[in-house]
Amino acid sequence: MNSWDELLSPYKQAVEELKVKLKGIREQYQKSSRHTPIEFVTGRVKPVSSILNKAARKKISFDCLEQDMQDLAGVRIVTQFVEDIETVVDLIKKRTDFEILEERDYILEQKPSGYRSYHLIICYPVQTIHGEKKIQVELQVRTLSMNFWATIEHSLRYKYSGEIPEEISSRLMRASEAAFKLDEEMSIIRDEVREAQRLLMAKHQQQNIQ
Ligand code: 0O2
Repeated sequence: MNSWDELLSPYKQAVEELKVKLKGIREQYQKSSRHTPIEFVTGRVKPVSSILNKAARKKISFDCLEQDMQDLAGVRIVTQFVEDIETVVDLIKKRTDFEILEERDYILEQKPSGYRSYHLIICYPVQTIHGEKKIQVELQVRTLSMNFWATIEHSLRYKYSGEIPEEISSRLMRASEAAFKLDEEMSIIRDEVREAQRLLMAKHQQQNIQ
């Protein structure tokens, strides 16, 4: 195992464990035929090339990496509606298997790029063969619409090595506003969507019984 594998191994374990735990919440909601605030969960350990880029950009030395780079492990929770974000954050805050270190509400206050998401930095205990190791994990909670925008913007940022041309930046700002409006519209028709989901769930259950 090289030193990167060794360093990142507990982060990999944390991502896998948290994915299982958060998907478990989703399943519990589904089994109880209630609207699930979690649409899907993804997670990743930051690739070494991205770690090196970010470390150079933020002037973080190798020794301070684990302390200063809070998103070596990242888990993303995607919701259907903006209201679900609060439900998810409340569920996360009630948990006793990790501690919350920081919260960043980029929904109330979006980033200058137009980025919206709710971030929580948690301190997660991983059981290793050398004992318990507490590591930081970044949880990003966002709607499908916020995720759509962030995914496209992220790939453009990558394509242009962080220097997105002015014209594309303003288009992205407009797209971010459209994504915000889409979230608003979806919230308004949320009750209808919920009712449709309830009927669909009941139909599936009936089909399973037959
Ligand atoms: P990757 O490739 O997703 O790992 P900073 O990097 O300075 O902006 P900081 O202090 O590390 O931010 O923490 P922050 O802003 O809470 O969270 C950083 C992560 O949030 C980013 O990781 C992205 O995943 C996401 N993010 C933050 N701002 C934006 C944005 O404007 N657009 C998109 N698409 N995502 C954003 P990385 O390391 O940048 O990238």
